[in-house]
Order: sequence, then structure tokens, then C-alpha cells
Amino acid sequence: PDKPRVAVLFGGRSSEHAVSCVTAAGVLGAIDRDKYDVVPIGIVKSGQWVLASGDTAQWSLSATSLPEVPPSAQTVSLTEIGGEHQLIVTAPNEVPQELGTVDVVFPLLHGPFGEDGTIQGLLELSDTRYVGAGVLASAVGMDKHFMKVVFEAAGLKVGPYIAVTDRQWRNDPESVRKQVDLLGFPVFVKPARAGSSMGISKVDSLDGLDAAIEAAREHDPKLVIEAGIVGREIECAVLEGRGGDAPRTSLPGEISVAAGEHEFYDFQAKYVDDAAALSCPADMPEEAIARVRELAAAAFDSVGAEGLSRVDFFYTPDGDLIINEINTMPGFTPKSMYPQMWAATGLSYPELIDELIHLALTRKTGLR
Ligand code: G1L
Repeated sequence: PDKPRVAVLFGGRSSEHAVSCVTAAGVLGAIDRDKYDVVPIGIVKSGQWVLASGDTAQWSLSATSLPEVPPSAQTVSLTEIGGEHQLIVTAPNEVPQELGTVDVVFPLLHGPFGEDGTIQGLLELSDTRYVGAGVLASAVGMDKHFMKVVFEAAGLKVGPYIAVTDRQWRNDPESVRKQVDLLGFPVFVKPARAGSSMGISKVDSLDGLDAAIEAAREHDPKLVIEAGIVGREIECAVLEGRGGDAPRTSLPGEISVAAGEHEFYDFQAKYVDDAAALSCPADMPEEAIARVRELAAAAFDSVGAEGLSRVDFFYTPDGDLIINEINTMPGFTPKSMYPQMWAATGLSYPELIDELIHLALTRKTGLR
């Protein structure tokens, strides 16, 4: 029988275009080509879909420039024809060409035009299978406010926070300042929905609050303001169970940021400096490791995640585990935390990719 066709979709209109390309380099380099027929599809920053190079070197991080999907005269689309998902290539003044079918899409997209459930919705509408979380979990995983609401409803412990809407800030900034004062300092001011860690700042007193709020509002009119939590940063990788079984969890990892380098684990630390170091398994008692894994699986289920998620916690000096966030589209290069935690647990990067594709191909869907 024919090999399943996997379309790797990357690039995109968000600010994380380059991160997506670098991730695609990792995935394209690790997919088993004896088992799958791989079609790289790039999304140009303008939004155009193109057939992309499968040459991983083109998408890797070089010293001189960030990778970027180049525009092309040919545009690619995915269209359902007679129950099959055909890849169509069109160019000006040419007859559209059918390039064959796609069995599953691997959507490596982040940010407002891809990680918030919109690409997933597009794939649902065209009845196309895809790797990872669905529309709702992707959207909840993108919104730090609704994420906390869901976690609280599931009985998971979240830290003290407030959500600030655009209207609240415009109509009654003084009440926002009062509520923040009640949280106690420091606080972290964050856009509710934004890729990576952009627009986030740490605020040590009321003096710096307005500027931090204005900075975060550049990224999203809705904000969350969180009380700073004293604790170690512990993460856990979750992988959907096979055949509807319970989610599988990795050994927990701990992030240690090079001392004095960064106020907190920010965009610079994550993607530019490589300053973030992971120790996996994190040095904690067996009992706490077991709790992290249970809570991570519960968080995965609470948002109805599918495929994979990275769940981040604070481990306080009292031994409490406070959930910070779930990321349904975690960093996914071979060096990223998520694959590294699985590697430390005995599942390699190529095995992980194979498992994710398998889950997508065998998932029970509402329509099929
Ligand atoms: F397709 C998966 F597996 F669900 C998936 C999708 C996206 C895994 C990881 C990611 N991550 C990203 O897209 C990124 C945030 C690393 C790059 Cl843009």
C-alpha cells in the first residue's frame, strides 16, 4: 500500500515565522521517509501557501540570517475532491495541477495566525487530519486567562492573578491599579494571547505598572497580571495515549536560567541565547515527581488537549505545585524542552514524531 502523505506546514504570518522554519528543519530531518511521504508546505509572511524546499539546511538557523519562506509564483492549496484531500498547485495563466492527496497535516505554526486554533479550524472544515490539539484546546492554550479559568474548574491550583480587559483599563484604570496592589509585588504583566514571551514584564512597584500595561497592550488588548510566585520552574511533557488511553507523561524537567542573565525565562533566553538549561529528571523527591506527572495529565485533560502539550509548574518551598501554563504547541526542535524531556524518558525525537503522526492518523474524529 501507499505510504501515508504527511504535509509539514510551517512559516506563517506571525512574528514566530523563523522559529517555525527552524522547527520544520528539525521535523523534516527526523520523519521516517521509508514510512511516510513528506510534502513541505511553507506559508510566506504575506500569507501565501507555497511548495517549500525539503532541504533542511535552508530552514536551519545560521549565524547570518533568520530563515524565511520565499514567495513563489506557484500557490498551493488543499482541496477536498471526491472525499480525497488533493494538493493543488496554481500559477498565473496555467491550468491548476493536482499533486496528489494528503493524509495528515503537521501544523508547525505559532501565534495569532496558527496557534490559536484558526489553522485547526481550517483543517476541520476541509475534513483533514492533523497532528496536535484541536480548535478548542489550541484556543484555550493560547489564552492565559481562559486557561486559568479551565484549570481552576478542574481543581488545579493556579497562582493569584487578575485578567484586565481593554474596556476595564480604558474606563477604570484606578480600579485595576488597586487590584494589582492587592495581589502584592512583584507582578508579571502579560498579554493574554501572544506567541512566546513577547510583551511580558516584571513590575516591582505601582510606579512601573502603567508602562508595563501599555507595553503588554501592544500585543493584546486583554492582559493577565499574575502575582510573582517563589518557586522552582518545573515542566512536564504530555503525549496523548494510544487508542483513547490515558495521557503519557515524561519525567519532569527543571529550567535553570544562567544566573543574572535574565529577569525571568523570556523570549531572548528561549530562542536567542540558549541560556536556558534543562535538567531532566528534575532533582525532586519521588513523591513530588509522581504529583507533577498526575497534575500534568490532569491539565492536558482539563483543556481537552490532543497529541501533545508541555505543562509548566512552580514548585514552591512548601512543596506545593502551582500550575503556570499549558502549551499545546511547545518548542519542538530536537533541542527544545519537550523533545528533550521525552528523550530523557526514553522516547527519541524521531520516535516522538512517528507517534504524533500515528495518533493523528488513528484518532477518532467526529465526522469520519
Ligand atoms: F503539530 C504539533 F505536533 F502539534 C505541533 C505543532 C506546533 C507541535 C509543536 C508545535 N510548535 C510550534 O509550532 C512552534 C511554536 C515551535 C513553532 Cl512556530
